[in-house]
Amino acid sequence: MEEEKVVSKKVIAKKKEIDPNDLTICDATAQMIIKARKDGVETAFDRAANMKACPIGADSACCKHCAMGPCRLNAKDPYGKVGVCGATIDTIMARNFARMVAAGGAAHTDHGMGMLDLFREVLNGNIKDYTIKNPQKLIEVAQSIGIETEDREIKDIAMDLYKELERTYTQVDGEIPFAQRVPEKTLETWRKLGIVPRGAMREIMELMHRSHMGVDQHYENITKQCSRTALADGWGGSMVATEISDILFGTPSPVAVEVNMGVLKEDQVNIIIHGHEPNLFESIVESVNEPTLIQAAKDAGAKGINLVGMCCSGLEMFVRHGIPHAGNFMSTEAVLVTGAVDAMGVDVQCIKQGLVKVADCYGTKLITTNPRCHIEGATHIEFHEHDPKACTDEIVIQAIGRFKNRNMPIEIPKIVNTGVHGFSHEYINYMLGGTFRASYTPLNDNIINGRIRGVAGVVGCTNPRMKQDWVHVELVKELIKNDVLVVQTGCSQIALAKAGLTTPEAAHLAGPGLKEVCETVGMPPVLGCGACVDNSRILIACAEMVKTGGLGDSIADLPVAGCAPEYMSEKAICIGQYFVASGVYTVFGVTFPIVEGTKFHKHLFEELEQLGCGKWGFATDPYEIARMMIAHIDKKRKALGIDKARERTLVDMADRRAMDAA
Ligand code: SF4
Ligand code: MSK
Repeated sequence: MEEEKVVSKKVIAKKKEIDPNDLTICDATAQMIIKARKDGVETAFDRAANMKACPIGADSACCKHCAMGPCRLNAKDPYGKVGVCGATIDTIMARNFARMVAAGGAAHTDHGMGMLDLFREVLNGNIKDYTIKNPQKLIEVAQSIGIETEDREIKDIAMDLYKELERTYTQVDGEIPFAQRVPEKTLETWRKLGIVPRGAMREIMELMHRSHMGVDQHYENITKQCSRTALADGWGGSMVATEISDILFGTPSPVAVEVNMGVLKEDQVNIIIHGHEPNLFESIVESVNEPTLIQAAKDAGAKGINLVGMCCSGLEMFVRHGIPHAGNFMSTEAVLVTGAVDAMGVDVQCIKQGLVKVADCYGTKLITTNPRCHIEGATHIEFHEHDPKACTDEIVIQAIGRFKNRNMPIEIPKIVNTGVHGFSHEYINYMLGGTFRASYTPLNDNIINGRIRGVAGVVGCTNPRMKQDWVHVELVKELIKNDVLVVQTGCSQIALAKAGLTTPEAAHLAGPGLKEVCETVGMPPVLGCGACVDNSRILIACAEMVKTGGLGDSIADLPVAGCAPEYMSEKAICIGQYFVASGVYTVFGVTFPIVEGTKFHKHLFEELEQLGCGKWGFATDPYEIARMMIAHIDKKRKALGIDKARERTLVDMADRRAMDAA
């Protein structure tokens, strides 16, 4: 009887509902959270509110690496207890961190290896739906790793490039090919520390081995392999993914794109592609332009087919095709609540399982396409590169079918923003230097003379444990106000686009020096560079800044900093570690899987910098994060002896005009 009472109490217990305005600054998402609640549909925002994060897990103070455990240590007294095997808090946290790096690195490198498989099959003539769209980029990439290109056929260069890049994944010894792109002094540091990556498969395998029960039990040694594995992602797997995507599908250059849920059209068949790999999206672009499918949509009563991107798939495509973007990671369930999405095709990474239920409630076809990612309850239509349109045509057909049978009211938030995105490192080079003298010299000069204080990478996810988009936007506003040029990848840039900060007009929000540079060049103060796999573009930009000269000899000397203020994924942890190992101060928000005051904490947050790398930082308040990043940039300016230059040039446009007139 007593038990019955408890059960019924549980059933009627009202779920906690937080005011949508406290969950997001995205008005469209807030509107859809309200609608979802009215419709009785649950989203990750509500699930997060009703599921308190486990405090021991959040501190990474537990281990379940063997059946003698799981063992829980006490974060308040971290050295008061050890695991059953005797593992200390430092070993446990370092091993947990290592597994996150391994999983994150595996995601990116598997994506990159898939792109390389596609490249090989295109070269062998086995895949005919894709070709080399950018031979110039192919030549540049080949030259960057010492492949002879003079008087050679493109196909021969491409074959050599394939063979070289395959080493990025499979090589058992030696240095990965793109190590040749790393500034000499940075590479020297890596060699001294023994962290130059061999092949990604080897590094990930070794990291998994070392973090097994009873193997590596020294947090410093585990961290070393974390760095080596992460570098195999940043300068390896991810970089190959980016470069091959550019070669096959074109290098992005700036384009004005529409962002937000208002890009959905009530009178058209709406199809969303969400995930990460560009090949699915490239193929569906063909499918939605197929005359027979357009006719089928019209026969079903639609005015046409409206293709829209989300998350990183969307980022890959809006910079290559100008395709509109409906929102970032935390808007993927909310967008289905509009009722206007006829089909959502997904491939890999960041696909919430919760999408199935939401899609089901609104009759949306949720279609998985990748053999690596099936979801219980979703329709699976496998994508084969040898016949890509068989899959993407079918997605369109399913979407048309759902359009015909739409049977509930549709509510599309009428919000559309515009952003200018697609700043590949090649374009930054061209934009600043011009056609005849493309170079990073103007960027370095403007940093040296202080107009630009430094460069910050603000990247990564959104997370329901934070108010969606808010930390990204406030942090970036604070940085540009202080003359810090911001470069972006991943979902972060959609937050900034929705806030209107990725247009050249946003220069008025920048400090006087940055504003002057933006107005002269006609660029936004916030440069969107691509998807989360494209953080490699930021690494290349850093390497170019070092090679151009005047800002030190290694990446660790540069007045730069990075941040993922609303991160959620293991990929983000791996990205953070490769930036740190490359020499960049990297601040994360939300939560950090570590106990403060431990040796492992000191190692990541202080000692790595003394070894010639960067270091980690953590804060959740955007203004505090900005303060930390700017303080670091100023520290590096001082070390370079360019802090005085900045003091001299801190004048606004009015002062400057007055000086000119005098
Ligand atoms: Fe516990 Fe050690 Fe097993 Fe981890 S490896 S679960 S700390 S006994
Ligand atoms: S999709 S990893 S939520 S950036 Fe690349 Fe966005 Fe983060 Fe996924």
